[in-house]
Amino acid sequence: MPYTIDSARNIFSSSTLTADAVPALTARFNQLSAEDQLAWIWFAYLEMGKTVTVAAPGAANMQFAEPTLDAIKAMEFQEQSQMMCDLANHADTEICRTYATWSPNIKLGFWFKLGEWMEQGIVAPIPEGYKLSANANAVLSTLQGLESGQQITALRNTVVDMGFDTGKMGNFKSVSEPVTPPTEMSKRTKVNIEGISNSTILSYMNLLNANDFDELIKLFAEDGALQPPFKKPIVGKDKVYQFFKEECANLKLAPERGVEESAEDGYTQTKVTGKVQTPWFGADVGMNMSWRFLVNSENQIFFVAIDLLASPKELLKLAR
Ligand code: 45D
Repeated sequence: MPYTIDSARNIFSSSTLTADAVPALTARFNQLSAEDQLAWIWFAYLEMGKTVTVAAPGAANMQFAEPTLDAIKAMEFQEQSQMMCDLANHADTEICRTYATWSPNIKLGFWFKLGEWMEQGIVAPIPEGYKLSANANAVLSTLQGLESGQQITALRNTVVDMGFDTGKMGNFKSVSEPVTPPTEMSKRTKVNIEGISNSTILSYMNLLNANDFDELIKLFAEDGALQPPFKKPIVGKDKVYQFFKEECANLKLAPERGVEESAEDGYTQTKVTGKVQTPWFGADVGMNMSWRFLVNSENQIFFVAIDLLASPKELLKLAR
């Protein structure tokens, strides 16, 4: 039987233990009140700041959030606090609608700025002596027990999920930073993956590392799909290409090892494990990841799932 996206999702699934602690934590976080959520993120962010440093977003990242940030700066503390609660509550307000149209990086840049302003007293801070509810405290100590790659993923989720529900917005135009240009040829790096010789897999890593999305997308089959961590697959070359351009700039993929096996209908299934860095935290945070590829008989990517692994131990699990 030929592969479908659904059947492809199962390759190597029984030997790949993903960091399910992250969605479990997000579900508990979502049960908290808006006030508790904001204070929780504040405490989580301060706590993490002791061990890792978040990089300031570039100007290109900030330009789209600027008008909203200016409007917020001009508000009274009371209004600012309300606006932040609205975001957490997914309320139907002008700012919540604008926020919903932004790419994850713009959302993160927006909060980065608000966090700075909260520290400087320009934006309403979390009230001094704010006591988290018992539930919120329990969720916070769960977060503290996770490895840093899982912590930043959880934090990113809270930010990305805020704002009005785009599903209720009808027609809207999504907003993302300008596409990052590809790295100059002479400055590109090449990965070396123990156990992997397939040119498509190696090119995938090298082209993504070089932000060369135009060449990268050529590796995919027309009906190919990519499944980001904890997400449903993004299906079709056009959609995957858009995702690369909007959300995948300046990642650093450091795959370490892998296995290749032939599968049905001339397909090849490959699992690779290694580390990934996000530009937000650079070398401070190395996420333990796996890539599960299904490549068709023409050596095109039919499916790739990217997973955040439960622990570093998982990096060595390459059997089926
Ligand atoms: O509410 O092969 C305050 C793909 C308090 C592509 C705050 C990939 C109030 C294909 C502190 C102000 C992309 C899938 C908030 C590979 C408040 C592929 C602020 C994987 C919100 C490998 C909080 C890529 C702030 C991966 C400022 C796995 C929080 C990328 C900031 C992972 C949090 C990237 C930040 C991750 C989190 C980035 C900056 C997990 C960034 C996380």
